[in-house]
Amino acid sequence: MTGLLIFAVIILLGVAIWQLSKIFQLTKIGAAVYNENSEVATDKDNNVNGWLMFAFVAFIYIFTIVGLVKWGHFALGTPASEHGPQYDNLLAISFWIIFTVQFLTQFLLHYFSFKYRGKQGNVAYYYADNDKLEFVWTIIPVIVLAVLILYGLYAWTNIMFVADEDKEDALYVEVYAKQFSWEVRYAGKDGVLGKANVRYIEGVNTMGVDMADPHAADDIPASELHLPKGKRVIFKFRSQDVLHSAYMPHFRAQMNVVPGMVTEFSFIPTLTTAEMREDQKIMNKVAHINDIRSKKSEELVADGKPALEPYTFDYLLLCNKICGPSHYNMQMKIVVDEKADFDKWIADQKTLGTAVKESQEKPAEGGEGAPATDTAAKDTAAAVIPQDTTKPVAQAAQPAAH
Ligand SMILES: [Cu+2]
Repeated sequence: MTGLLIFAVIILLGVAIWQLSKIFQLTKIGAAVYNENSEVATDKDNNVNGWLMFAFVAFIYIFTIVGLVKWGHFALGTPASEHGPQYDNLLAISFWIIFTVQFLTQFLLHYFSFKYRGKQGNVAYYYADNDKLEFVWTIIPVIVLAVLILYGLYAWTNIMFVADEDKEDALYVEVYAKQFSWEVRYAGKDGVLGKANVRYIEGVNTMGVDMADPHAADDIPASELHLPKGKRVIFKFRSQDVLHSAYMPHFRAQMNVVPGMVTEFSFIPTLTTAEMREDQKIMNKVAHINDIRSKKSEELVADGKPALEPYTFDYLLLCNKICGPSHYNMQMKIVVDEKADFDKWIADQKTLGTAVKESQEKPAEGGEGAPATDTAAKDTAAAVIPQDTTKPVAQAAQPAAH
């Protein structure tokens, strides 16, 4: 990197010296003498540059269109939450305005550069100002931006506001972030999450739940985020260490996860994982990914390595704040089920109270649930934590990854 910078500086210095020498030569010419070798632009130069303006605007247009066709499939596709379509609508309106304005203004900018290109003998026309024109080109963006911002604020309040009666029968889920994995905790039978603090982290209680709190024992920790379709889910986000961001792209949801405070987001899932797998856009994406994987597999097999498994679609919770070396892989699977399947799944999960009690009855069996050891704390490799949340080793003694 430093080598590249030094190289760039040398090149730029060279260019600067070359330009300076040209200016120096120009000053020596004195009165302008127009001939082929002169450094002063001729009509031919001006024509060439005028037409190049058109070439440039054509390049911008073609690049935009090719980009949309070639990379358009990377857009997120069908939203899987109730507020998703409203969010997509706001984005689509903003993009249409940007594209239209960009299309027109770029054309005008380059067209006028061409139209008023230099011509020998032409003198620039002196034009002081035009109040009416300035008023018009100020008021139009003001109105457009005001409408966009007001619509954005309206959408934001709509998405973020949860009515009291909706809060009552909502599902409360805590999402706990730490370098570099997620854990989730359901509020359990009483519908209230037990209090938590990083100081209570011990053994299987990896999220630091205060077991003295009467709401704590029925809480249900999980290493996969299951959500019931059609039910409002209220997420409470906490971080153990640094700033993270919980990003659930298919649900158009993102919230910063800040150490020392609880942040919130809420949405209603509208498509189960099975339904989303049948979605045409998702099927195209999966087919595209599997194309790449099968090509890669051929190379791997040729090298005598095992082939890659075909990819199947799953919703994901991702970290969207660069939080350290393994940030890129900080993710958790989200499963959206029909209500009945969700109820069945959650009934099978162990409550935190039971898990803590069991771990106290048979402590440190085979290392599971054992407190962090000195070796693990000192091992820098602990910064790369596997997705296995049953091992609390790396969390309690986390080396700072900055
Ligand atoms: Cu993170």
